[in-house]
Order: sequence, then structure tokens, then C-alpha cells
Amino acid sequence: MGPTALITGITGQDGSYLAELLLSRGYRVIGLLRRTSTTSIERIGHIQDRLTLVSGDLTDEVSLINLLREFRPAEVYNLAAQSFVQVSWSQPVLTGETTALGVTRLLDAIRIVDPEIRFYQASSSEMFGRVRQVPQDETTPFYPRSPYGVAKVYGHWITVNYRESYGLFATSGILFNHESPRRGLEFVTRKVTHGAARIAAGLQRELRLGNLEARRDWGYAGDYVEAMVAMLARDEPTDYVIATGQTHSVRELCEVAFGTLGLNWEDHVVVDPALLRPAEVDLLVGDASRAARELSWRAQVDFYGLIEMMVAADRAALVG
Ligand code: NAP
Ligand code: F7E
Repeated sequence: MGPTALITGITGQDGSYLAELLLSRGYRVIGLLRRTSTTSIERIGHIQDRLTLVSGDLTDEVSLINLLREFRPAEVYNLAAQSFVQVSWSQPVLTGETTALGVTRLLDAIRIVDPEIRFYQASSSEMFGRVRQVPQDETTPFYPRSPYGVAKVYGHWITVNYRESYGLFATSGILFNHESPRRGLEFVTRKVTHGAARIAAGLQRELRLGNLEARRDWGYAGDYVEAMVAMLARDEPTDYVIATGQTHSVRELCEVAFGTLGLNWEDHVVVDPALLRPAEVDLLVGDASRAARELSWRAQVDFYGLIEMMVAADRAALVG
């Protein structure tokens, strides 16, 4: 048996891809599962019997300390968060509890139980917000535009601080948007690919969206989890931007997704002002050249390949 890794957020999009990757490399994978009244393991059902799933919550430090003591992981990947930007305005305190203070709880648990543990923090391009520089790299100042973005800035800096204060091997991956057929239905890529597939199948007629002009650097989650593992394999801990370097608007996303199905998006997409955000992040595009240089990491799937993959998966799920 190889090294032991703990993944928080294992039931999420990234957690499922990371668990697959670590298993393929011979790791013993422990996954933190928060208690829910219905099951939340649909993304990891296919590998469930190869994982050790344990109960805990980022809002409960004792649960974190106890499971580090019990399983003694060599690596901890902190992917758990309230990750949906829109909800962070309606639940700002909960977002702060999990996405910000949750990081401190986990870092403190590591410091108390085993400061040799290597730690990965899921930082986000949302920290750049109203961007100070184009493209954004590891030196670009932060200007978050949502309670989520603010919470991620806290999580990022507490990771840097525990590295500098206690000498922990604590790293932060500043990941730009990454998507997949396993992406939650509330995020715009999946909302569009799933909606377009349903429209093509005659199951709905229109798709309501918010701001069509927002631009994002969208990559494939399967590529991005490779970077997480590479960061923890370095000799020294540091932070990396992970991105494709290409940016596209929500409007282009609609054109490509509907176009793949032979549909004209303008016949179906309706702009709903209720879906506009109180403050928007207009443009994100990352410069991942440090990751290319030091981790030999490059995105393998581009925007068009990604959207085609997602449309195909959503269509297959509907028509079989
Ligand atoms: P996701 O699909 O929303 O998954 C979030 C995970 O966090 C789920 O497993 C969820 O569990 C868990 N969770 C939420 N609150 C928790 C709590 N209090 N205690 C323990 N677990 C909790 O997110 P993702 O897209 O995989 O993203 C993974 C991480 O990367 C997140 O931190 C996100 O903020 C960050 N990130 C994502 C992107 C992106 O584009 N995907 C980009 C940059 C950074 P349940 O299943 O029980 O809800
Ligand atoms: O929005 C616009 C919306 O919710 C993208 C999270 O993984 O990536 C994600 O955050 C853009 C925004 O992702 C709709 O206004 C238009 O400009 O898919 P999203 P996000 O907010 O960029 C970052 C890197 C993370 O860290 C987060 O965890 O699309 N948009 N119309 C819409 N967005 C949604 N969700 N729904 C719409 O109807």
C-alpha cells in the first residue's frame, strides 16, 4: 500500500477526480463525508469500495483532529467548501465558516497532530475578482467580488501564514474555473450543456441565464487534479496558478454548446435579470507558466473539447 491521503470534499466534482487519480497511483484514500439525511456519493459510487469514507465536517475541529489521529495521512487535500458564488451572498456567514475558517481548523488540526503532513488548499481565481492585471499570475493582487471570493482570500493567506509561521508544507493552487460532466448543475457550463441537451431532446424549450458577457478561463477538472498532486510532490511548498490561458464569454459557451447539437442558442436562451449577481467578475484569464516550468503541467483539454465532452455526456444520459 502506498501513502495515505485525506480528501475533504471527496463527494464534489474535484474530489471524485482526485480520488480516482490517487487510487490509480496506489494511494490509500480517506474521504471526509459530512452527515446528510440523503446520500451524496453519486460521483464516487463507482469507486466507493476502494475508499475509506469517514464522518466529519470542516466546521467541527475535533472531528478533523480525531480522523488525522486515526488515519495518519501523509497528504491532505482540502477541497471542501461552500463553492457556489451566487449562494455566498445569501449565506455569507456559512460561506465564511466553511470556505474561510474551515481552512484554519484543518491547518490547526495538522499542526497539532502531525506537522509533517503535506497540505493542499483549493484556492480560486475568484480571488482576483475585479482584476488588477491581465492575464493573472501568482503575483497579481487580489480584489475579490463576492463573499465567496473574500472567504477564499482568507483561506489562501492563512495557508501562506501557517507555512511561514509553523514551517508546514502548505501549498495553495489558484485554480481557474474547471468543469466536467460531473460539474454541479448550478454552475453555468453544466447548466448550459444540460439545458441544451434537454432542449434537443424536446424536454424543455427555454434556458434562463444571467450575464452573458462574463468571460472565464474554463479548463477540464480531470487535468486540474493532476496539478494538485504535482504541487505536493515538490521539494518546497509554494503557490501555483492553474489555467488554460484562454478566455471565452458565456455567450460563446451558449453558441458552442447549442451549436454542437445543431441548435441556435438565440432561439432558446432568455436573459433573466434575477440571475445577475450583486457584483460581477467580468474577465478571468490565467497565466500558468510557473506551473508549466516547475510542474511540467499543461491543460490537455481546451474549451471546445470540454464543452463537446459535457454536451455528449448530458445527451447520452438523456437518450441512452
Ligand atoms: P463542489 O463540487 O461544490 O464540492 C464541494 C465539496 O465540499 C462537496 O464534497 C461538499 O460536500 C463539501 N463540503 C461543503 N461543506 C462542507 C463542510 N462543512 N464540511 C465538509 N465538507 C463540506 O466543488 P468543486 O468544484 O469540486 O471544487 C473543489 C474545491 O475547489 C472547492 O473548495 C472550490 O471552492 C474550489 N475551486 C473550485 C473551482 C472550480 O472551478 N471547480 C475553481 C477554483 C477553486 P457535500 O457533497 O456534502 O455537499
Ligand atoms: O459562473 C455567469 C456568472 O457559477 C460563471 C466556482 O467553481 O469558478 C466557479 O465560480 C459566470 C459568472 O462560476 C448564469 O455571472 C450567467 O460570471 O459557473 P459560475 P463562477 O462564479 O466563476 C470559480 C473559479 C470558483 O472558485 C467557484 O467555486 O457565468 N452566469 N448566467 C451564470 N452563472 C450561473 N451559475 N448561472 C447562470 O444562470
